[in-house]
Amino acid sequence: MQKLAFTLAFGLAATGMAFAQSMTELDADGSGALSLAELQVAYPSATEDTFVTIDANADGAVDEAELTAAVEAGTLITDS
Ligand SMILES: [Ca+2]
Repeated sequence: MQKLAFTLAFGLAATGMAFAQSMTELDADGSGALSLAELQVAYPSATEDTFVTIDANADGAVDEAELTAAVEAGTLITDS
């Protein structure tokens, strides 16, 4: 049981690290949020409809909180 808890905690930590890196890498113009084009680099299947759904505050950009929520909700799926 203890081993399972450790494995889960380690897995979550690793996912978080990879995610933080990808947000910075995807933000090509350094705006701190992602445009649809930037989002499609990581999620090629994302459409304008997907983008509007993810952009919870409708400011035309997907920030880190919105991206995290979309990934957790399963809205964004990597093709690879
Ligand atoms: Ca937004």
